[in-house]
Amino acid sequence: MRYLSAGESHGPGLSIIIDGFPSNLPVSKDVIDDQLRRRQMGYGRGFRQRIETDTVEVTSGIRFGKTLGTPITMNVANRDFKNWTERMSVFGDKPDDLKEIYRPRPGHADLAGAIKYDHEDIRNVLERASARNTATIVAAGALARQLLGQFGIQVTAHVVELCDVVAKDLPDDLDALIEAADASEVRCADKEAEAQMIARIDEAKKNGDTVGGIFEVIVRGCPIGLGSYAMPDRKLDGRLAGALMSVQAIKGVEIGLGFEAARRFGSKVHDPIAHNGSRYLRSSNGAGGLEGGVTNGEDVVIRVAMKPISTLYKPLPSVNMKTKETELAEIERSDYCALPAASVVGENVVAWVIADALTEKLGGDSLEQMKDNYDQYIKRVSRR
Ligand code: EPS
Repeated sequence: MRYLSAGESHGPGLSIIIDGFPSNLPVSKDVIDDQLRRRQMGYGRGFRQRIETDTVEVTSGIRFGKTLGTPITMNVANRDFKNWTERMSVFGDKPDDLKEIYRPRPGHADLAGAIKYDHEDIRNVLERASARNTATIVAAGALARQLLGQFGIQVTAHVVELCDVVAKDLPDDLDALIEAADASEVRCADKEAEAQMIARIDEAKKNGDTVGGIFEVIVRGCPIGLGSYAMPDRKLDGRLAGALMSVQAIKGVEIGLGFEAARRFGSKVHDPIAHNGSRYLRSSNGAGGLEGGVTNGEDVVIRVAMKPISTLYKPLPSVNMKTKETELAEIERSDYCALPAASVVGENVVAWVIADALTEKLGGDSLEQMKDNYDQYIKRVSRR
């Protein structure tokens, strides 16, 4: 499966074209819109989210609520475009009084993008570099999770750290954990930590600052054998890390114990193998469900680090690219913290990568063929 996405943050809208999705999968627009709604939520978002109510318009690849096996096109309109029609006009002349941006924000794509693409007005960079594009990625993930649902695979995420606040008191049961995270404005299942996290966001807002953090994505129900050790680019851990690192503001990805594994002896890292008469199982999951780039039947567990958003209302020093004078960086309207939203993006990105690996494993022409192949494969697995 693959996709191409397009769209500027304040342009007319965003689009994504998906290729390689199987036919005959029942899909619901409500499920996609619900994921888009979840992505817009979270404590610390800025004014823009009050303007937008994202919903998807599908213009190809689905008929009578089922996929056709042909490219699926999804569009998400930018409601804010009505306030930007002149400044973001597709054709026509630049308005004489257009306010251009020359002072790149440290941490943003502004400086490198302006130099790479020979833009004077940094808006030409930031419009596409914007995390607004994650709306289309979430729409793709929302389709993917409907495919995964057919095979009993569930993808969830929750916030585990925000700035220096660490969630400690988390329910052991995954359903309880997710229910608590879903009920939290910062998507954190630890009530005490949640309150401190909200206080950190308020502190950032008061100081013209921003905060990031870490979220954890958990995939439940993955069969053993997705991905492959045979070629570097087929390793599922690398594909997951690459997809997650491609999300705006993501700076780190750990699978299972991640960096902690490097600090321990092997005997305290690897997960002993047992068999309960019907399946192989592990007494621990330090590997995070992936060994050799292949799923091992345990939950896939990924932790993802997001840096604080780079637009600061109290800006850092920068350089005016026109005059080369030292000036403060540009202030663009932005969020103070988008970590809860990023965790929803992460969920959907992971759903996409797992669905891609599943279609590879089972053959992705139609849902019926995938199901037959799945049943046969699971039978084979149970005989091993
Ligand atoms: C973003 C800046 C803000 C965010 C935006 C990402 O937008 P604006 O400048 O219009 O206020 O709200 O995220 C979204 C619009 C979104 O839907 O996630 C940025 O500069 O990356």
